Amino acid sequence: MSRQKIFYHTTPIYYVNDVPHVGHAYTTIAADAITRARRLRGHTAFFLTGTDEHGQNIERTAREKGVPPQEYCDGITARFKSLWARLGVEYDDFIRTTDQRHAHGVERFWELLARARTPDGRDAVYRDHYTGWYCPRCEGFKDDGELTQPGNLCIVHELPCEWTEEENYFFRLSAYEDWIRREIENDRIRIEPAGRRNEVLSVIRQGLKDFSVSRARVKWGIKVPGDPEHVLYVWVDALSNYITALGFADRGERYRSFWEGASERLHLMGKEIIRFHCLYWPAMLKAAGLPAPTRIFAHGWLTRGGKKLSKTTGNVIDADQLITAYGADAVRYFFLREGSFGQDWDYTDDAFVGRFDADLANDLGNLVSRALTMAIRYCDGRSPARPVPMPKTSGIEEELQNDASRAALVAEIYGRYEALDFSGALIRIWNLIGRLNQRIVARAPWEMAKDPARREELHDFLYRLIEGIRVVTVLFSPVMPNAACKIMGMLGVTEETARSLDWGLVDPGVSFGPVEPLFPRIRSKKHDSAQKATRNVESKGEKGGGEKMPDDQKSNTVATDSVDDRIDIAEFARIDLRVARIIRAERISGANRLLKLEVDLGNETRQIVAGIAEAYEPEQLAGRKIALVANLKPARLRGIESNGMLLAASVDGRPVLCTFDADVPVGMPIK
Ligand code: ME8
Repeated sequence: MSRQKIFYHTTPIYYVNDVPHVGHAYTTIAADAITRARRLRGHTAFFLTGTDEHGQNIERTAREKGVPPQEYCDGITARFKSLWARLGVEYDDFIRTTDQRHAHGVERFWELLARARTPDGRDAVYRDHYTGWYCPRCEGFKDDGELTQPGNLCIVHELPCEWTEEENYFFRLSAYEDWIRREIENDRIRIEPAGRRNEVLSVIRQGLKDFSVSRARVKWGIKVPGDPEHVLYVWVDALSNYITALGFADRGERYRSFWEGASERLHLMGKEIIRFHCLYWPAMLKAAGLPAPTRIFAHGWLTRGGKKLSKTTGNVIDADQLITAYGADAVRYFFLREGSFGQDWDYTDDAFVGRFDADLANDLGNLVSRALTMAIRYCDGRSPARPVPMPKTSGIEEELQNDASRAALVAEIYGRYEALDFSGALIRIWNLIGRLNQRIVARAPWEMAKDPARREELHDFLYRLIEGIRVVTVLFSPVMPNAACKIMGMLGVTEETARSLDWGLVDPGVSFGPVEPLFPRIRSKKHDSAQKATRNVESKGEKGGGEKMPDDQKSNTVATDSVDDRIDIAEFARIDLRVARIIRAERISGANRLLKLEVDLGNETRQIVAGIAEAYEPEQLAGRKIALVANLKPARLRGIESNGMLLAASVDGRPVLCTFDADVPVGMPIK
């Protein structure tokens, strides 16, 4: 166990100009998961979220609805809190910019800014006249480069900006340019992913301009101390939440531990607001003599139909509906598993259902129900005796029982969580789940059960299987806390054991069960076979390959421990496998993982869609020979027809093409 550290994790505080949607849930689930992961690792972590309730936008929306602004904010904030409760998000505090404690903290912060001197000895805050374009949705001033013409539209919201002229207070950001650049270059303020860091550095290279920190026309906000004609610019108000929530106003214990004393002060957010967080916020903190954030992670946007989810454009996915239909854990799993956290990715209902059935119902659900049903049946409903010697076989259960190899696996998975590579962590965990499933098929405990002389072997295997499931469950618990709790309940383990990654903690003799369904399949098996080709291509094939678990619809609730998965040669012969040559490959817009390939089969040319874009550049592929399933029914992926499926292995989720070790003619059957 590494030395205990203190972490502070925040989401943006969300505008209350409309109800929450899945985009907000995305950041919040991620913050919840990293907080849980760090606590499992033995660290102390504080997780803050909240709502941004001031500003022109909110004032206008409340007016349009005919309610006083505070009443309007109360209603929407309650919706955010209820969504977080439904999603199993456990924040440590929820800050609202209309809280008294926030106003007090902001006033203290302003007092520090108002008397601050820049590194070159000038006032950090000064009064000046402002003229320029202002986007009321961003609540931000826009340079020419941030406008689209005609119409001076904001590039984020695609809505007209307003020409603004007023006397304002300004913050002398320009004087902090060198300091910010150095902090970012030296990773004292770590901006991730790397592309965003470069983007911010390039903005700095173009020169930082001072910005206005007060608004004379806006009424719904915190008044500038000593000048009630002005309210504080909403971003100064909003950014301060990260310290006011900790009790900055009187520099309380929480503020000292989790801001000043934290090993990491991590702000999570979508990529559109990094400038505020990477430039304005650190510079203001520096001026006030306070520590800056140490890490800023800007994740990508969720899109649907290639367009950003957004309240303004009405392109939203209702998180409540998804939870009602599939449960909170499935929603959490899908959003953290499906896309790469730093990148944009497109949501489809089909992908959601496909992943639910494949990963949750089949892989995880079947593993748990099979293992427990067998343990109940073959060990009289109780955990078998703890086997002391290492197993002679070399399977995943040996890797998990062995302290050194388990520690390496755990460190790797935690490393991915810490890097906010949620899909990477989950791919690795599902690889373990796939291997546990394969071991059930390979060791065939139902055969052992027929022979009384193999009783000990059977009990040893089942004990290790159950322990393996427990360890894997601890590992995914930051993402799916409810499912983890349910599984631990079925295993009858103590709360402490449910959080531990040590081996051999399931107590012999403890009663198991009853076995409850975890993730009942959404689609029928019939529908699934029709879709299988589609899924195989889309899902990157990261499930570890090898034998598949029986695919019985009821297998999530009923044990299928005597099913023989093997096929006969006649069944195999129905698959028309052939050597094909890739003629050309190209990316598919809006589908990060897919490539469209044109392949030569000797007597015909085919178009196929393959889920290999994350591992292969299109230019690398022309001329390569591949193995192709040639008699697969056509499927449409992202609207593009696919006439066949290439074969690939999967190494930690990265597809690796099957190739030939000698030259083979195109079109030749593979047997
Ligand atoms: O910007 N994809 O609030 P906001 C991914 N109040 N994430 C998304 C998303 C999408 N399509 N849509 C929203 C504000 N988000 C300010 C923040 S912080 C001091 C003030 C998430 O309600 C993402 O985290 O517009 C994004 O940064 C945030 O919601 C914007 O929320």
